[in-house]
Amino acid sequence: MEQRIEEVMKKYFGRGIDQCTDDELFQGLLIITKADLEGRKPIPGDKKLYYISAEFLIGKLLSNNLINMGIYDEVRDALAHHGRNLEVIEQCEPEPSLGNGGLGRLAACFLDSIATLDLPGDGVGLNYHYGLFEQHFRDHRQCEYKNPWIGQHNWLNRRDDVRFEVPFRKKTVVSTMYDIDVPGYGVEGVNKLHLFDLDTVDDGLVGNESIAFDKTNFEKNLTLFLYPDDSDRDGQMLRVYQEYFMVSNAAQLIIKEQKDKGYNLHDLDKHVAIQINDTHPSMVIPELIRLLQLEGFTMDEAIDVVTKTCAYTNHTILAEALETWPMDFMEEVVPHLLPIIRELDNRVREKYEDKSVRIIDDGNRVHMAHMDIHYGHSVNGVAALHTEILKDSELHNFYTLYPEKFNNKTNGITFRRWLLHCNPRLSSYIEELIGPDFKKDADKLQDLLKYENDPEVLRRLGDIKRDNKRALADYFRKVQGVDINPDSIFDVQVKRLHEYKRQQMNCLFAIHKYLEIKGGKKPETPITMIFGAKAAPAYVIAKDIIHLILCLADLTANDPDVRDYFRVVMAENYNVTYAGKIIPAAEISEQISLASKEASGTSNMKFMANGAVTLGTDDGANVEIHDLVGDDNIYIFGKKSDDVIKLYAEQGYHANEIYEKDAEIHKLVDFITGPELTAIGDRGQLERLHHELITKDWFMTLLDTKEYIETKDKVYEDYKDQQTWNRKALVNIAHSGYFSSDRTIKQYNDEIWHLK
Ligand code: 26Q
Repeated sequence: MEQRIEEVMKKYFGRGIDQCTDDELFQGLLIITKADLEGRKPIPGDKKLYYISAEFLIGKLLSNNLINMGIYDEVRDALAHHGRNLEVIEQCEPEPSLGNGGLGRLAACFLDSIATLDLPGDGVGLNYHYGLFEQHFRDHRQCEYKNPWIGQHNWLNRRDDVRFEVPFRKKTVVSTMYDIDVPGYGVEGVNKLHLFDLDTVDDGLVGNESIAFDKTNFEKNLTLFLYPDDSDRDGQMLRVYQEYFMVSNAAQLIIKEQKDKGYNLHDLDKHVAIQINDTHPSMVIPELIRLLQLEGFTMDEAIDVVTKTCAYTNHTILAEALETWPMDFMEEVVPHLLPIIRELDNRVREKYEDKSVRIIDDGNRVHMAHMDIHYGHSVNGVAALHTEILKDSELHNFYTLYPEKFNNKTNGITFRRWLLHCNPRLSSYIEELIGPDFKKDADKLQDLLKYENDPEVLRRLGDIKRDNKRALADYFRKVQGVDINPDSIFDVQVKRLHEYKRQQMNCLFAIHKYLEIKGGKKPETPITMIFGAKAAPAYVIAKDIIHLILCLADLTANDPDVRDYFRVVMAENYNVTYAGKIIPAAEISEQISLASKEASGTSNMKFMANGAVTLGTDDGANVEIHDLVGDDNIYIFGKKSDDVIKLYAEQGYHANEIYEKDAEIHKLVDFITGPELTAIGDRGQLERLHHELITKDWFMTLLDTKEYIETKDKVYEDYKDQQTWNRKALVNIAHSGYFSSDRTIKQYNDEIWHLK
């Protein structure tokens, strides 16, 4: 390996390993890895999965590819021989941020697991040139910049042999396909991630200072950004363009590959499984029906085979995320789909009286999820509780029509990235204790339980956590110039900024702690509250919450009475790479969504695998974590999902009543607009947030605040007994194997796809 790297460096850069820059070494390793992957055959099989998704939050790929190809140690040692550090080199890779958060990262973990299980399955999506924005903090606010990730050397392979004509009303365009190879862990073949693009897209449409651009010319802007701000009509229209472009390419690729393999399209469901990741790819249903009709199918035949091929995953019950598109939008973009969608809707109307299950509603809007449920053979939620809520309330009327279609697939994460790669200290220690089998089979982590009462093991776990905390503290200093105390408790909430995730409740706790310390009650162990979150550029309240967090960070950093005991910090531009540094260092995993609103959560699983203890509500996959680790190894608080659902139904929640009746909460909320914070931040923004919290508070922050504060104080108290705490960490790690995405994918395959 050493010789090979040396040769490539000389050939491309004219210098050997010793003389090349880290960036050049990255490029060289990319060239080597890509060449090896290109020589690999596709994972074989009679039936192939197409996982269609608007997001694939793959993150940096170099190290994960090396791990999966089984050459990570070899490459690391070869470089070390020349005094070079792979961990430093991998930082030179630009980060592809082709996703917002959970849903996109899930798709990336799934690709890893599909390949690792040696199943033939490709991802299909879009090649966003700038992906999700890059976040900077200025004046205690989020600013958005473009994130160009496609440099001269990158993971994409342009496929000039595969181009499709995609018809829009205004014009038919011709697509270009780019492939990224997806190797499995210890598997010979590769799958592909196909990312479609348009050669006419003009990167120059976006300036350097903001992410604004002309939204009207789809040929020039189609794949510039992931979810351009859709707060206006042009933005929404662009989303419809993106979605149709994605699915038309997917459908054409599927048909082409079936023909190439000599299969009869009437047997589509025998050779193809399509997973529709949320409703963003739902138009693949009418598009496939349209294309099959062009192949000579009758409508009945096309509908029948498409229904047997397609399956739909639901990721949310939030009303604003359930896509519905006005018919006139679709008329303007893809008029040729309208007759098909009308026909699909007519068939529903003929069969069922119930208005609520129609595809086209009285307001002439198309309900994408409804189309998926009627014309797909499987509907799954992403955690047990979430699936029950779908069946009992959100999609109850569909459940009564098609009980056999509904099933649960609790989410998972790939342990290659979220344990082996991001936490080498912990993985090597686990290997020392229980051998290497857990790397291929995460269930084996349960063998750790035999060390539950071994003080030496518990001490070592604590030492590893401390080392990871030091590494994170160094990183914070290096990238943000922020000092954090590695001997403080690391209490972490990292996830997209959304009111339902209730970062604002965590802020109220921070205010409580601040005031307590100001009042003379100093914590025995210092505390660092770490946040990381991006807010959608048009989501006003989310941005106000970031403003509040950054003001609290400023306040706690600069108050001499407080700063040695308690600090709030916020990671700038939280992304997959940052997650890989923060999660191994975390001790408390904040999972505090309003019960019923977080479909699953996946960071909760990553934290657990890295030995953090969950402080959470009875929501999403927290429920399953609780079942696995038991009461002693998790902290659950707050109202249950049934209560919350009832409160919504009865309109029984009134934030102002709690605010008026509870003096303590009143004081915490008022602090937001008090002199300390308005001296630092923007009064208008803080007042808007204050007003929102006491008048609307749609996600019921104040409902659980009191219990949250009590529970969290108890967590800090328990932390003092380090041996007991480390035992909780061990039990969490030992039970985390259930949340391997290998398990999830095995269930998808056994119960939905039937690939092998
Ligand atoms: C919809 C319409 C218009 C514009 C944007 C959207 C949109 C974009 C992204 C709607 C939803 C998303 C992303 C949703 C998401 O990430 N959901 C998360 O999925 C995870 C994986 O299943 C779960 O673990 C999380 O609980 C869920 O919030």
